[in-house]
Amino acid sequence: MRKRIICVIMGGGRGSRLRPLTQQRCKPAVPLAGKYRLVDIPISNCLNSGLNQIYVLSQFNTASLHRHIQESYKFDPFGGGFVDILSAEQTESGDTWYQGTADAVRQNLMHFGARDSDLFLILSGDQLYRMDFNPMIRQHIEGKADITVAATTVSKDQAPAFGLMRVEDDFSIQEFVEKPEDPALIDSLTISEKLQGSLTQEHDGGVCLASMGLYLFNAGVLREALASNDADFGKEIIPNLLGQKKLDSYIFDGYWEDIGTVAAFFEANLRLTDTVPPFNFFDQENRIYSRARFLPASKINGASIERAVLADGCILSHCSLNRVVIGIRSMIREGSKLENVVMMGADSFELEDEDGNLNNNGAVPVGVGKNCTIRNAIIDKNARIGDGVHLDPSGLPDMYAKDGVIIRDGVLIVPKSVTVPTGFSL
Ligand code: ADQ
Ligand code: ADP
Repeated sequence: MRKRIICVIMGGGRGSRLRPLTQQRCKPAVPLAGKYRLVDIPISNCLNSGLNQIYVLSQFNTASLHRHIQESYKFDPFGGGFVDILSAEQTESGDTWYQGTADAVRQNLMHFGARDSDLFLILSGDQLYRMDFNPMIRQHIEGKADITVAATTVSKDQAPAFGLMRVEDDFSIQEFVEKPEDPALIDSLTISEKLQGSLTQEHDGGVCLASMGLYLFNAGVLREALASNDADFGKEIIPNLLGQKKLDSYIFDGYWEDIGTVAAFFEANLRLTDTVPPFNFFDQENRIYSRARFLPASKINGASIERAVLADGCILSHCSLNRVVIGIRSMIREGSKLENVVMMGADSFELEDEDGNLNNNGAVPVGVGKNCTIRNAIIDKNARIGDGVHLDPSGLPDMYAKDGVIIRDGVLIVPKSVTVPTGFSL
């Protein structure tokens, strides 16, 4: 019998570092790069690696995620492929919310129908990277590992945010510490010069090997490990299995970014406007899939634009844009200036009636009004920003809120569907 490889995407826990972007939707459904959603990244990596049995574990299943998955990922009946969403609210036993990553997998084990000889590929739902999983699977099988943890290099000052490991030259993991804070411990976990010399990713100062939160498990070993009450892979399962099972690391030497915080998400989006961005959405061989929408091409009535990513269905009217990601169906009106802005767009167009009036009951029109200045901001879907609005988080605290507008990690956020009235200034 052939091994099945079951892919499980972790769709986000209770404590949301992406809030308020995850206030009204689950994390996998958060819009990315103007026209995608976060979940498109791990799903595309699986499909491009020839893996098509994919589960997305989510705390709650928003209508938008469901629709997105249903309309984006269609499989022919002979290939056995699927993308299924398993959400915590649908399970009947125990506390309905997942207690952690391992608990989320445990509560769904019965749905996967795995044999002990199968493999589980466990992936995070909030990372930007392009990876062929086949070399990792090959190394796992050839090296007769029980568990393989994908790893990437990070600089010493980034290290406390990750699970760090010390590995031998044969890639066997000797030590694993989840999010260490003690600088002496971090120093002891920097990688050998030999290993570092074989990699292309560059970092200043000492380099550590960090877990990408991406694991390949023999199904039997996973089932055994989940018989405990351990809630998390990084905090408990992986460190506890050290010395008990054969744990190897697979070193991934490409661009990889955890975009699970507002700051990282914002920066990763804006870096797509670089002349040559670190993540390439233009790779024809390994495309990032998403929902095929039948939107008109974007229309520009006049604009000064410096470094922008512009999705379909937008109308830009005599505005000025500098380092911006403009999502589907965005409207930006005369005289407005946007700098360092991620605008997610809108779910529908507001149509004009026969008299040329917008059919929206007198609400502020969706999109950005006239003569606005917006800097260092994320404008979530369907936001309505009136005329003459000024939004800029500079000089304000990193965490702040006023009249529905929120500052988090120093980034100003206009949450989904929020109206910012004409003349508002922050
Ligand atoms: P973190 O990302 O901090 O560290 P965690 O919060 O467990 O770990 O999240 C891992 C992934 O699972 C994320 O995509 C998250 O959204 C999702 N997730 C969390 N809880 C969940 C739940 N209850 N149900 C469904 N999904 C859930 C991990 C590892 C580190 C490693 C980093 C790399 O623990 O060792 O270095 O990932 O980013
Ligand atoms: P988001 O999580 O991005 O805010 P929504 O749940 O608001 O997303 O909707 C996302 C997408 O679903 C939009 O492209 C919208 O056009 C589409 N959509 C909204 N309502 C429906 C519906 N009833 N049937 C089909 N598609 C819909």
